Amino acid sequence: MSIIKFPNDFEFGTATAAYQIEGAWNEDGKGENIWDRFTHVPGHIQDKTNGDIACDFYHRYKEDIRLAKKLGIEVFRLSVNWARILPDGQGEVNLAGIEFYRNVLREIRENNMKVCLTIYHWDLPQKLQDKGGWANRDIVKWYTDYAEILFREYGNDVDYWITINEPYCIAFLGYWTGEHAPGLHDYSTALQAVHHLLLAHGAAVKKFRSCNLSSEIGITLNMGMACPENADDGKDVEAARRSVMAGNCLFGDPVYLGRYPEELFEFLDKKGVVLPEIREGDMELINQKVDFFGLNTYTAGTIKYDASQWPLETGSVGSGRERTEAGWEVWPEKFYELLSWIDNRYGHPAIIITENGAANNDWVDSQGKVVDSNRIEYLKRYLKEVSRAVDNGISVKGYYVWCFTDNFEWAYGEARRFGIVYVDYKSQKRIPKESAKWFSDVIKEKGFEIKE
Ligand code: IFM
Repeated sequence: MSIIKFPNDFEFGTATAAYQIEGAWNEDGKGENIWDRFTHVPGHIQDKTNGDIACDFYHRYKEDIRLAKKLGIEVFRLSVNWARILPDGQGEVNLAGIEFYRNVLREIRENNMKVCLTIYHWDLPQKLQDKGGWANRDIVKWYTDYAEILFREYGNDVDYWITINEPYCIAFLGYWTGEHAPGLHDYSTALQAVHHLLLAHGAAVKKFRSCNLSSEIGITLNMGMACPENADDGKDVEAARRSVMAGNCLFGDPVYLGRYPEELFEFLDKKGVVLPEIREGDMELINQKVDFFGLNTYTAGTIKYDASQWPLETGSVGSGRERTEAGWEVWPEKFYELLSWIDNRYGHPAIIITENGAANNDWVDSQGKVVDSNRIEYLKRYLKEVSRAVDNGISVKGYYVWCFTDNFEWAYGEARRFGIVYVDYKSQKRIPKESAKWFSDVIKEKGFEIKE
C-alpha cells in the first residue's frame, strides 16, 4: 500500500457544462443554440434523447451546488450558455440570463467554493451559425463582445475564466466528422474554424486584461499522447507524430509559442487541404499571456499509418488495455507523459486539469447505492500520475473530475454516465455514487491510499 499526497493548496473540483445540465432550453428569453437545433433532428443522438431538460440545473442549481459543498468540492466548474445571455448571439442582452448566472455564482461562493467559468463550451447561438458560425471570421468580434459582457457582469466573482473548451472538438467534430453540431463535413473549413477559435481566445484574453480583474484566465485544450502501433515501422512512427501535431501542437503551439506546426501544415497542404487564412498580427493576438493551461485528458492513442484516412493518414488501433464505457483505454502512465510533454514544450506553465474521469455502466442497487468501483479505480490510477507529476516539479495546481452529476453526453445522449453523482433523469433524483464519497475523502485528506 502506498500513500499518495497532494500539497495543501492543490485544488480539487468538479466540472460540467451548460448544455449538458441546464435544460430550460426555451425558457426566460433564451435563444436557440446549435445543440438545440442538432438534437431535435432525428438520427443525430444515439439514444434519441436531448438536452431540453437534461439535469434541470436551471431550476435545481441550489440543490446541486449545496450537494457539491457537502461533498467538500473546492472548485465548481461550469459554463455559460451564450444564447441565454444574447438570444441572437449579439445585440440585445437577455437580463433574465444575466440574472440566472449571477444567482448561480452567488450560490457557489456562498457555499465557499471557487468558481471556474467557461465562456464557450460548444453551444453557439443558432443565429450565428446561420451566418457561418466558427467558419466566419466575424465570430472573433461576436465572441469578444459576448465575453466582455461576462467580464463586466461577473468579473472577480469568477476565480478562473476559461475562454474556450476544447477547440479541437468544436472544429473537427463539428465541421469535419459531423458527429457534433452543426454537423458539417469539410476539413478545410474545420481548419479555418480552428484559426478563428484561437483568434477569439486571444482577443478575449486581451479584452480581459483591459478590464483589470484580479481573477485568472486560460484556455482548455484536450490533449493526449500517441504511440506508434509498430515502433520499427517508420510510417507508423510518423503517423503517431502527426497525430500529436494535429491533436496537441495545432492548439498549444499558437497559444504558447505564437506559431502553427509548420510540418503539419506542409503535410496537409500536399494532401490538398486549404490552409487557414492568417492575417498580419493574427499570431500575436493568439499568443497572449495566459495564467494557466487548462487540460482535459482521458486516454491515449495507438496509431498506425493508414493511407485511406484522408488527410492525416492516421488510423487508431487498440493496445489491449481495459476500456471505460466510453470505449477509451485506461492508460494513466500516458497522463504523466503528457503532463511532462506540456511542461517541456510550453515552458513550465501552471496547469489545471479541468477535466478527467470515466464513463461507467452505473446503476442503482437494491440498497439504493451506486457502486462504481471501476470509476474509483480509474481516478486512483490517474490521480497517482498527477501526484507523480507534482512531486517531479511539474506545476499542476488543480484537478477537476468530469463530471459532477451525470449529464447529457452530446452525440451519445444520456446513455454515457460520467458523473460522480447519479441522476435519475425521470425523477431528477440525485444519488452520490461511491466515487463521490471516495473523492470527498480524498479532498479532506489531500490524498489517498493505493495498492501497488
Ligand atoms: O462531456 C464531454 C465534455 O463536454 C468535454 N470533454 C469531454 C467530456 C466527455 O466526453
